[in-house]
Amino acid sequence: MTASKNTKTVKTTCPYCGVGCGVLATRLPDGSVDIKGDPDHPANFGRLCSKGSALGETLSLEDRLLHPEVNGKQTDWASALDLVAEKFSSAVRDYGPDSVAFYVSGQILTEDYYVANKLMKGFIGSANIDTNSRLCMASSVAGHRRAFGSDTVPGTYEDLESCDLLVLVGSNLAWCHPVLFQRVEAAKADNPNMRVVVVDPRETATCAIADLHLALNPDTDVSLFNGLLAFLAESDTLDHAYIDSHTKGFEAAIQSAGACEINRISEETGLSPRDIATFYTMVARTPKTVTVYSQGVNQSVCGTDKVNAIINTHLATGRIGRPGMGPFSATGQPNAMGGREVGGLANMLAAHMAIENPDHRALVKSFWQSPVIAEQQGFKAVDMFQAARDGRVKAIWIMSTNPVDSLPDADGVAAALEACPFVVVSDVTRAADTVAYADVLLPAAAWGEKDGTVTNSERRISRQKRFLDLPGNVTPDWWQLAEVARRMGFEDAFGYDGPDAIFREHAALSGFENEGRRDFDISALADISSDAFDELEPVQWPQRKGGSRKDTRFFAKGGFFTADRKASFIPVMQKPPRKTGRKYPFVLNTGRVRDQWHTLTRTGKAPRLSSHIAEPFVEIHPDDAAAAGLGAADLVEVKSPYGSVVVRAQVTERIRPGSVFVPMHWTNQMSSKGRVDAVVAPEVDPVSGQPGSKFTPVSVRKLDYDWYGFAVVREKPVLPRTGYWTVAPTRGGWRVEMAGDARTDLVSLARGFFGENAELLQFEDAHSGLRRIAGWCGETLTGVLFCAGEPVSVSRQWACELLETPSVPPHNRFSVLAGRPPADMPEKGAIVCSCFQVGSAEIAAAARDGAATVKAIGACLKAGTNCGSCRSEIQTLLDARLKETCDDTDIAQAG
Ligand SMILES: Nc1nc2c(c(=O)[nH]1)N[C@H]1C(S)=C(S)[C@@H](COP(=O)(O)OP(=O)(O)OC[C@H]3O[C@@H](n4cnc5c(=O)[nH]c(N)nc54)[C@H](O)[C@@H]3O)O[C@H]1N2
Ligand SMILES: Nc1nc2c(c(=O)[nH]1)N[C@H]1C(S)=C(S)[C@@H](COP(=O)(O)OP(=O)(O)OC[C@H]3O[C@@H](n4cnc5c(=O)[nH]c(N)nc54)[C@H](O)[C@@H]3O)O[C@H]1N2
Ligand code: SF4
Ligand SMILES: [Mo]
Repeated sequence: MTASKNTKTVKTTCPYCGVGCGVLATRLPDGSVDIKGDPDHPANFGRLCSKGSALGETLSLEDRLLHPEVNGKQTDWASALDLVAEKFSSAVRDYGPDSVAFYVSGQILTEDYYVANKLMKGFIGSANIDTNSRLCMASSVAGHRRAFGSDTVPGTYEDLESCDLLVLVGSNLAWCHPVLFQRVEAAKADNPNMRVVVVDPRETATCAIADLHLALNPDTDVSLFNGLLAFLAESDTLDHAYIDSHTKGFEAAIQSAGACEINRISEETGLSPRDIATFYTMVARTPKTVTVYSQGVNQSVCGTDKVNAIINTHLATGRIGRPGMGPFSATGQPNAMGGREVGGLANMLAAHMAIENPDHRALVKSFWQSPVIAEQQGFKAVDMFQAARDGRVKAIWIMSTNPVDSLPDADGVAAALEACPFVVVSDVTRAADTVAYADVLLPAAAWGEKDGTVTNSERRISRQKRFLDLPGNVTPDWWQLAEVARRMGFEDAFGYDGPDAIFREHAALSGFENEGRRDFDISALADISSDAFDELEPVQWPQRKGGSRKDTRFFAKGGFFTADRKASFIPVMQKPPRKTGRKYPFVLNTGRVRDQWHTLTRTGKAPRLSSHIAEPFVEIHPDDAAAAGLGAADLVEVKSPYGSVVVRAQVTERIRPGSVFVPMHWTNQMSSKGRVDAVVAPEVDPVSGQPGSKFTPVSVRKLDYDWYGFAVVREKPVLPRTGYWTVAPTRGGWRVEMAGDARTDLVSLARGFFGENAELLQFEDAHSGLRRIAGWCGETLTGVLFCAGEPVSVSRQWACELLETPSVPPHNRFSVLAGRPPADMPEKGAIVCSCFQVGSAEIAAAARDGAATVKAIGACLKAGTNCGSCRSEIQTLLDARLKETCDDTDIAQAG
């Protein structure tokens, strides 16, 4: 592989969420990379959210894995690959094909994924390849296949803009699909008739544009949508012609839904009868309805039923596949869809074919000319790690995912990797908790270094392109897989010379003996030349050879991918209310925050992204907090039978009583005990095998420490082994939250942070009990530590900015110990706009001075005028009139 010397602007795709925004990346002469939204990309038309616009800050080589390692020792590629091939081959020989497994990711490219799936299912002969999409999209896949006979997303992003009613179920679109959210926001501003309903037990940033928020009891969506189906039938809003010509099973579904008894539904869902009736009437009256669903639906032990309850309502009204109508599953990862296309799940084959279908198996086997083909489903993610734990899996290869942090019962996953005789991890960083368990570490090319394609939520295939040289010895994931395949004796089938060759094969397979029988068909691209592949513009499938390319929607006129081409209504029933017991009385809900991506290995490098929320937290209702004796910013243990976390209390009415919410992002790299998946129960949906990551019974308990601290430090600090800590990057250094017991010697702690030779200055405020220690090397401030007997109240933002001050003359040193900005410098509060570093207190002050709209705030503070990701929060601040109540210091960064 030759290194790219390309310094011109390259059109590529954002590596984060499933919106799939086009990015223009330009390498600047100083080595930095300028990132802009691609105005021509049909997903974003030039927009980027906070994470996308900060991509340039995540490209440093700090913590990067640059060379292969075996048992912790650097080695060359040939030795590492020989060993992997030898161990996988010998396990297959001695224990059979099902003794090995791949666990891959919706963040590898389609070409990587295709090779992994081909090797496991067609050459090793097992279906033991699963992916983190099991934790993400499996219920949507299962629901689509039950209803449509194929895993098809019928609609497009334009439908979300052109509908009159958008129902968002278990989706925090404002934070998780921000650019799509912005498109919806703009459409709503243009169409005064458009209504938005949010169905989510929590009040999220997405609620800023909601006309109705249905804060239902957790896992009662089936009741709500079954009630809706019954209402549609009773109010005669059905499309009888569509039902008769294109569907089957309507009667059974209606029967299973029962009558539309608003009071019963109200009891089950906890929603007021009035809100339920309003919602049902809105849907009945609005033909152009789109229902978007995401993890509040999928990540549930009844996730597949939730998906079908939603789809049933669209089939019954014929509102599917027509402009502005349809069910729409928003995908999480950049290539969740590509992974489904290649069949990367343990219960799929390739090109949307079914492993249980003998014709499909024969077809794929003959296309691959493979010696074998997997005959039955392999291990789904949770079972795969269980099998590794109990010795059935002897060798596992983990690629581009961090299961020790992201799978439920995460400590059990760590134990499984301890127990498994041979663990290979391909990653881009060594700062990932899973890396510690690898026997062989393979350094992978990261975003900007690799080439291939991804498919976004609306079935649009876009190019990810290389614009950086490959550092050290890194190689792309497809190459690692193909090299191992060749060493396992499958030379002929894996002799690819680049991702374009793999893409051509993938495209050809999609059209092979297809003739309209399968939804996924991109055979029009099967002969694409290398140059054309390089220049490939974003393209939505289907792209059948010789077929029409205009309307890419599915199912307006039926044509489902079942044997009789009819869709199936699936009768579903609300399960009895899920109980929490006396020992674990709260429901733990988990999910995402605006500016972080999963386990922080990439967004965790960008100071501006950590300025929004720098610490793991638990949202808890004020009544529950009071009952537990918890105050704002206290440290809290959240515990289940599986494990516990220690996080900061965020007391808020945005969460329902009885529920708590903890973000999924924090790991052992960035916190002492923030890995929430250690707490999450490994219970799965019986149909899809997807874990119910949004519902685990837990207890909540205040933890008392002798001292609490906050520090800003220039050099990356080595954290104490005991007590509580969280660390995050900030411009010019690091910020640390801490708490510990009386035995801690704070001066030595400070010395450790600020450098052995630092000159220390101390001050203790007898009145507040706040102790401050600052360190200098010459005129350079190397850090400040603030400590108190209770959670420390200092202005975090001001303290972080101290590190950006070039030098502090000796006579000014005491100002550093003040804990808050001088009187002539306004307090910022917690950062809301990460692009321009505008804080909540500044927004509150501007609101007090008369800026009453998001636009007015933008005009005076610039907040919200770059990526726009914070506009919903600004709206929320304005709505809540936080100007009266806003604290002048941001005690807990969770705020
Ligand atoms: N900032 C950011 N964006 C991301 C990601 C990220 O890590 N960070 N990850 C990407 C990925 S992979 C994914 S999968 C998507 C996820 O995108 P989303 O699904 O929108 O995000 P989550 O926060 O996981 O969960 C959504 C909501 O489900 C709600 N919920 C919980 N229980 C229930 C319930 O019983 N019923 C209903 N109706 N709702 C419920 C939660 O309160 C939460 O607000 O985000 C993608 N985008
Ligand atoms: N409690 C709870 N748990 C959850 C969820 C939740 O809502 N709640 N959500 C679930 C969902 S939807 C998802 S998608 C998962 C995500 O969970 P993970 O996939 O485990 O999270 P990431 O941090 O994205 O892990 C990606 C890893 O791949 C590495 N990497 C990045 N690029 C490349 C590359 O090109 N090649 C290789 N080989 N490695 C690369 C990164 O450094 C990182 O270590 O988490 C799931 N877990
Ligand atoms: S919305 Fe943000 S994270 Fe998602 S693809 Fe676009 S820029 Fe990337
Ligand atoms: Mo996801």
